[in-house]
Amino acid sequence: MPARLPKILLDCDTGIDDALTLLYLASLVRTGDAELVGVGTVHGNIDPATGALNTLRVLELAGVEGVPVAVGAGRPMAQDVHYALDWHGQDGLGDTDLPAPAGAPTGEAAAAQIVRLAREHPGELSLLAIGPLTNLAAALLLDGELPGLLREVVIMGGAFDHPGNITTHAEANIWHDPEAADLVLAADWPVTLVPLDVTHPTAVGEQWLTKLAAHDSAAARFAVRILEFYVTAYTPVLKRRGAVVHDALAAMLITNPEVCEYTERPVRVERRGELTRGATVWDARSIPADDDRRASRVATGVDVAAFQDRLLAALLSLD
Ligand SMILES: [Ca+2]
Repeated sequence: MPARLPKILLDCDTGIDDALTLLYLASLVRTGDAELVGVGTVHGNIDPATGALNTLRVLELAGVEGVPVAVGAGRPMAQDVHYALDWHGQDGLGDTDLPAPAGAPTGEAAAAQIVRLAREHPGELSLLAIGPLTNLAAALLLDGELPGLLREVVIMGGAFDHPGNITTHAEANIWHDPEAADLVLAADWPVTLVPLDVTHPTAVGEQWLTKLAAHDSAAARFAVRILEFYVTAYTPVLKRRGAVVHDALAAMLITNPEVCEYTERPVRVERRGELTRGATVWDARSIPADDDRRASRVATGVDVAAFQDRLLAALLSLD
C-alpha cells in the first residue's frame, strides 16, 4: 500500500532560507512525494506582501503551478515590526532584484486560508511554519476547532541549549512575535519544534556550496545567487564560509522525520523578561513536567550529513 502523500500548507517570510526551502518543497512536489496545498506569508525577514511576491517568484522558477499564495499579518500582536534585511537583503532575496512574478497573491488573508484549507482537508494537513507565528495564532483565534483539524504543525523556531540568534536568548521566529508563539505552543495540536539547537549544526560549507555552484540549472543558479548574500552575512558568525538553511530542516522532517532525534516536553515562551523576551523555555528536570500544557516534540539531535545530502539532491533535481 503506498505511503500517504503529505499535504503541506506552508507559512513563511520569504527570505533566503525560505526561498531555498520552497525549492526543496518544489522538488518534493515535482517527484510526487508531497503536495503543496497553499502558502501564506507573514512579517519577519521582510514584509508579507514582498514575501508573497518572492514566494511566487520561487514557485514559478521551480515550475510549480496552481498553489495559492495568501498575504498574512503585517505586524506582530504586541510589539513593533522588525525585518531582517541585513540577512536577506532589501528585497528579501539577497538584493537580486528579480522581475515581478507572473502570478499574484489570492487576496485571501493567510490566517483565513489556514482555516479554510484545514476545513477542506480535515486531519490531513501538515502546517509548516518557517516564519513568525502570527498567522497561526490568528487562525487559532478565528477557529477554535482548528487544532483538531490539522495532522501536525512543524515549526522552525526556538533555542534551548543554544544561544539566540536575534538576542542573547531568543531565536528570531519566536522573538518576532512572542505572544503569537505562546498561543501556538499552548494549543492542543501536535507540534514539532525545530530549534537552533538542531538547525545551526547543519550549516552548509565550502564543499556543499561548490557542488551546488557546479550544477548548471536555473534553480541551482538562483540558489547560488541568493546564497552569496546569505553566506556573506553568515561567515563572521560561523567563522568560515557557510550559511545555515534553518527552514529547510523543518520542511525535511515532514517526509523524513528520522533526520532528527526528539524529546517531548511542554514549551512556553518568555514574554516579560527584560533580557529574555522571546526565549523558549522547557522544564528539563528529570521529574514529570509540572505543566498541563500539551508536550511539543522538540528536535534535539540531527543527522547533519543526511540533511545536507538531501537538500543538495533536491536543489540539483530541479531544472
Ligand atoms: Ca523563514
